[in-house]
Amino acid sequence: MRVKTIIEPFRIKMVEPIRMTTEQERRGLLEEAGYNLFLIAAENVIIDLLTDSGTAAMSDAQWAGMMRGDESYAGARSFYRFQEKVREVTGFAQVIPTHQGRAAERILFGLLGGPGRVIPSNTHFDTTRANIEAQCAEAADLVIPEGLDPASLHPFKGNMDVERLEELILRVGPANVPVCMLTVTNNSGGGQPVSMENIRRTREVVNRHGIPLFLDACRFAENAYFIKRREPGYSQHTCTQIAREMFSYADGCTMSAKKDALVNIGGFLAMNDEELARKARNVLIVTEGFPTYGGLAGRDLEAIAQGLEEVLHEDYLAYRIRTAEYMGEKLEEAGVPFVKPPGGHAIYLDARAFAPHIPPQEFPGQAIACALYLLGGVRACEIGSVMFGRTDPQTGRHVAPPLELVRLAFPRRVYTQSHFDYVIEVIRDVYDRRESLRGMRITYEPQALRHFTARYELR
Ligand code: P61
Repeated sequence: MRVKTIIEPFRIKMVEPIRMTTEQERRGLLEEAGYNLFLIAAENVIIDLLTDSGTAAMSDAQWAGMMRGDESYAGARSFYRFQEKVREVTGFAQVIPTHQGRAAERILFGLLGGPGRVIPSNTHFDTTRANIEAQCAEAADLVIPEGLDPASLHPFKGNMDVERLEELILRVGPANVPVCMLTVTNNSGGGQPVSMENIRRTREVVNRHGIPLFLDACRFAENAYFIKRREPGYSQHTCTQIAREMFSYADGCTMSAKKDALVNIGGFLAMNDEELARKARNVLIVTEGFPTYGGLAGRDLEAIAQGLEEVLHEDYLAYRIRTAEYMGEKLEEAGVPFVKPPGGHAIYLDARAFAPHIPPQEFPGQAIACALYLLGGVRACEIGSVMFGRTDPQTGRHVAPPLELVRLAFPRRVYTQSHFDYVIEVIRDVYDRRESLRGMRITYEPQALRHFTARYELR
């Protein structure tokens, strides 16, 4: 093709107005919200990059599917369509719908977790970790060292460190490792992909010890596109073929359909093990719903089935990955530190390098996220000491996670290039004033997942 510009591969036929706010208004709103961006009403946000989860714009075909939804309690037509599509994409025989990803996690780890158990992953996302720990099991993060270096240009920074994985299995004993997870793409590590070779090698390690492998498959299509672009031997494959091969090395997956199924709610747990699936369905019936709807409406299942089809279209994926790449190029030109290369669904600012004068225990990422909101009405999410830091009970000192990041996540098919140009300008503006950023102190925090409801004050 002669024209090089990658465009949004869709036209817009329904719009949602954005309400503009002033800096002065936002200053008051921030104070009222205790500097927690989760506590700001969405209508007071100009560009909302808090998450790419459940924020996609659905297509005309998905909306048409919503009208076709069969709302029968048991055995709805929409369930069979959903099941068939999930089987086609993943190859897993047992398909269990859930209301979102964490419900699939809770069911899986409820069956496989327990005291003394260790569940490794490249990096567990916070809900995954929380669900493992809720079962008194241990969550172990074993990403390759490059995955923890924001400046490393390794093409697959989400890869599992397979040597450390094997060491861990031998140390704790294979009987204590009920499942190995692999998050594709690796959200907490910067949205970085995992290579096919690494999935295969992870498979080989767990195979040697009789341990099943499950993918945390939220962003499987974006991962597949990175493999196509970056891994030798895959450039001529379709993303559908690549995704199918990725799943072929796993025994099952948890999925938040709110990401790469292009819907606003939904998820699933899928696997080949019939016995485990039977147990999972029994839990599902108690806590989510009958196995053919799992807490979703028939119309939601239709929309997921259609979304799983659309997300693998190559024009869509080219545009999708280009968005992060474009933003990365502009930030690079401005010298703004961020995790390189850009991930699939987001840009992650490197808060340690951005605001080195703010120590981790004063939450540099939160300070930057608040400044992005104050100056431009852009909502981002801290992924650092607020989300993953903890206080050592013995010393009372802050234990910081390896990375202090601010994630600007891109809702799928929602914002246009000029919206991204606006965001780039806001980030540059905050960067120019970085020396004036102040650290923060937490004034209230709950027991778990504190970033959702914590309150802060400026130091
Ligand atoms: C996100 F601040 N992610 O990235 P559910 N695995 C992975 C995820 O990225 C993920 C889930 C499982 C979100 C939403 C979110 O503290 C937070 O459908 C790799 O949200 O249950 C979700 O899927 C869970 C944001 C979740 C957060 C928890 O923005």
